[in-house]
Amino acid sequence: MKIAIVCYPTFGGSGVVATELGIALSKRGHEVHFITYKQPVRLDLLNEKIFFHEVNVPEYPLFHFQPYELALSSKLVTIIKAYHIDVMHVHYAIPHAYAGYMAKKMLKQEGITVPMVTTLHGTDITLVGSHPFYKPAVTFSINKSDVVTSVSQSLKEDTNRLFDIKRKIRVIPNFIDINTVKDTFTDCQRALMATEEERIITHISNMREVKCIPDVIKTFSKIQKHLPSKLIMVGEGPERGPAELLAQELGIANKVVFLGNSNEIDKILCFSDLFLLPSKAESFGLAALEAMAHGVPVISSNAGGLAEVNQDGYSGFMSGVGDTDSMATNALSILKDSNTLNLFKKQARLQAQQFAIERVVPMYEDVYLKAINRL
Ligand code: GMT
Repeated sequence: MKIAIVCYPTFGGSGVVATELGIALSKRGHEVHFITYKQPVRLDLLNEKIFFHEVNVPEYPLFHFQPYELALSSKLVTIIKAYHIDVMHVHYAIPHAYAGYMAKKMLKQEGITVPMVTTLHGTDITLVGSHPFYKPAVTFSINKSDVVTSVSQSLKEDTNRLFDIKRKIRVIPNFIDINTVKDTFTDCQRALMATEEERIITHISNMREVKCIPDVIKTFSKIQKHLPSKLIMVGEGPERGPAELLAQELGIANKVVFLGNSNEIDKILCFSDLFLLPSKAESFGLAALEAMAHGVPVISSNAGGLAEVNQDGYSGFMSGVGDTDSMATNALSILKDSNTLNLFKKQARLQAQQFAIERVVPMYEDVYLKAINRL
């Protein structure tokens, strides 16, 4: 098939899922065209099966806001016609599903029909999309999609609760390529980060309010009182500065390392002993899955789809949002001795296998075929 993928190219779950999906589809023989405003961060191999088409929005002084969705829908029309695209897959409803629908309508005028698959990722529904400013347009474009998928059952339920959805939503979970994870274990430089007796605890996110960054610092503060340990904070966002201040106030700044954004998540996870994800909302928690695939147990909140990813008492533990006492106690119960830690590491890896790329990508292929045949 020839598939056009529309996504956000930046660090962040939906863009990562879209990019990894496109790469996997190309390896299975499909031709994949990424259409977005910048080359996606994880897309480093353009080849005869993977194309990148940049959406340009020239600055014009009249516009207070540059009309990105207009430029995107025009680009979609051009690329779909030029490359005879079979199916368009838009990740993140805002504004991609809206732009995709406009492209479909324009193409229809020229006698070209192409189905649109929309994948809902989380904040497009729970945080941004349900805001009255966007809700009518988001509802409309979801209902106008030929197929709608969501990355968890929890997100499906949220979508049906928050919007008047006429379409059946199919759950296709996020995935991980376990085979590429294994390869990176040869490049593990633990000694650069901590002494041998210290445990390494990691958090990775875009450090926005929804990630409850203060709870990461508070949980770690409680853990390190009982166990020599270091906290590695990966990512950038508005909550980073306040978190650095909080670490200073709690007297633990020398044990907390802020690394900023990284393209080398594998190298960091391979020496991590525990992953913290205390978010107040999480449609899936891709970062938790990536940690588990590296054999890193997860201490998370029980928000949203996390319960579908992190198996309580097996791949880690879950606590109520904000319950940092419980998170610290659970963390210590895993980290207290090497036998327990190794058992949880093994179980985390096994749990990640439920989301192996080989199991999930065919679900998208099935969806594409059904969408194409239905038109
Ligand atoms: O919150 C993030 O980390 C970024 C956000 C996004 O929109 O890219 O992630 C959402 O999509 C990811 C991929 O499907 C999910 O794993 C995240 O749980 C989800 N974030 C939220 O629901 C807050």
